[in-house]
Amino acid sequence: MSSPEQIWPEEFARRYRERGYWRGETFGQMLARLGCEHGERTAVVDGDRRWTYAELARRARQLAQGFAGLGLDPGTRVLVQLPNRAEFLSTVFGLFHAGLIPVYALPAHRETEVLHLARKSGARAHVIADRHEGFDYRPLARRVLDEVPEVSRVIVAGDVGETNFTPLEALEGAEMAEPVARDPGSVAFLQISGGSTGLPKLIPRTHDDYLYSFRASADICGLTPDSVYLAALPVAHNFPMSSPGIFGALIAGARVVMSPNPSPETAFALIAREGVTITGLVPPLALVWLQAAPRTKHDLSSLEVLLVGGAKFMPDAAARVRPVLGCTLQQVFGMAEGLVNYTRLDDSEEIIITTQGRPISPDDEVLVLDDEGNPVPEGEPGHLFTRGPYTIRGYHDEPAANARDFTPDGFYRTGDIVRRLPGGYLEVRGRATDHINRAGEKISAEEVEDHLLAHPSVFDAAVVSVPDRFLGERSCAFVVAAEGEPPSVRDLKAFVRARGIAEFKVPDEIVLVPAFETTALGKISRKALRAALKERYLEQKEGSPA
Ligand code: OOB
Repeated sequence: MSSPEQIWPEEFARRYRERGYWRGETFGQMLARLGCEHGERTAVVDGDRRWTYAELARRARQLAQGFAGLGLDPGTRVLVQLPNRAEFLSTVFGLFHAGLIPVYALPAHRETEVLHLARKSGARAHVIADRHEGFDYRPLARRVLDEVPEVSRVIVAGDVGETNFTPLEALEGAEMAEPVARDPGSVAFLQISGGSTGLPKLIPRTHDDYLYSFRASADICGLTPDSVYLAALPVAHNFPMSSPGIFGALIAGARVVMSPNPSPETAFALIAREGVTITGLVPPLALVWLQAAPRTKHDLSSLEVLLVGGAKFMPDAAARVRPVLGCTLQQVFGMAEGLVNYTRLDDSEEIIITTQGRPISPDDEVLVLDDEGNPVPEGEPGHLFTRGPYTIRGYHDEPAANARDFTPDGFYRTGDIVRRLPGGYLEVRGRATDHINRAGEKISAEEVEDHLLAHPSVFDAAVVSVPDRFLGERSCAFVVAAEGEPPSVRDLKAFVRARGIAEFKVPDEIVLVPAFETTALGKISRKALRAALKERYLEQKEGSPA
């Protein structure tokens, strides 16, 4: 199993250091420093629990010693599958302190995804919560332990139940005084990509590059030690983790408030209680908040900034943020692979409402190219390519994807279609690749097709995105049945769900069709097939009475 690495050509690395983006600080050193600088300030609030920076740093030192005591040596990967709880922070900083490499799984992930992440990353341990939002993670962890020989430990935040798993609490004993020395250019953690092909790919981010991205984000989002950041979206996602997210809040000395879910009922009470000043949402949730806010009994007046990103926020909805919530909208268009764009807090209302912002860094290189790879004029839509001081040069252990998704000179092919406007602002127009952006969750069409094809009564399947008034996009699977009794839609959904995948990947709609189109020459490409099916679907919807 090769260790993950991320390497920029030396001339780029030198420039990024010279310009002060890469400062040679690791996550372990960062928390130790913050523990000193902000010792008695509150770092994180979770329900009734409040940990100061000094306490978070102490817990990290203890957990680090505990992890080392389990035989997890520096450089070892550890799956972290935790919801928005204070333990997310103590765990990942404990891992960083011990020189270990977290692999972030989403709480929504089920066996299929977690098994894949475990195998692909070479993880040796799995940290879970006992239960969250009605789901028991212990049987899932048992399955991973049984199936992946390298995984030898399950560590549980909460009740271990009838298992020989290790309680996280039990690791909080003696302290490891100093963080294990790591090269700041080495990989700090692995995060999943929302990519368009097959199973999720792993994104290796370094200490140097990631610290830059959230330090600069904290600045762009106006964070100070008096700010209070509400973590409403699941923090394993890049957006609530680093844009500016929980890490941006901490590096600014601000307070992180963990919300167990993003519903207005839960979040509004926390905003009022903690005086939250800033939070981030995907567009469908922003719509829910806009609807709920006028009727709430909670005082939301502390809220200064609402970040919205992960999927396109339509201008008419964007225009309602200030009048309804009384705060500044900050659009954010980012990707776990790197590049993040923000509208600036002092931008005109026009820019804030109609664009998805401009890059963080003066050294973010952005190309907008036509299908032949030639630059398009400003204002014209084209394919977005990017490279820069916090954009990866390749995925972990994916030679084929790397050859496809990165140009020979190191630009990442984002798959997004954008327009570049004066001042370098970007407007996202669409996407060239076949994934579904369902309320900010990215679903690979191919991955879901593969699950459908595993059903004995399915001859062929094609999954496409269709517009959805609430979700932005939803998934629709077209299925050609094999000979014999055709499967029912309900069976197919149950079958896909039973394959152990995140619920958001189960097709929202399934349409049985007699056959797929072929050309005179034989089968058409998957891409063309999906496009044709989607077009036909949309035509039929238009033709049918509302
Ligand atoms: C964020 O990261 P990912 O990795 O889950 O997804 C990246 C993709 C982008 O390539 C784009 O297709 C889409 O999500 N996207 C947007 C968008 N923000 C992301 N599409 C339209 N408008 C936007 N504002 O989603 C992510 C990472 C960091 C910050 C924010 C979002």
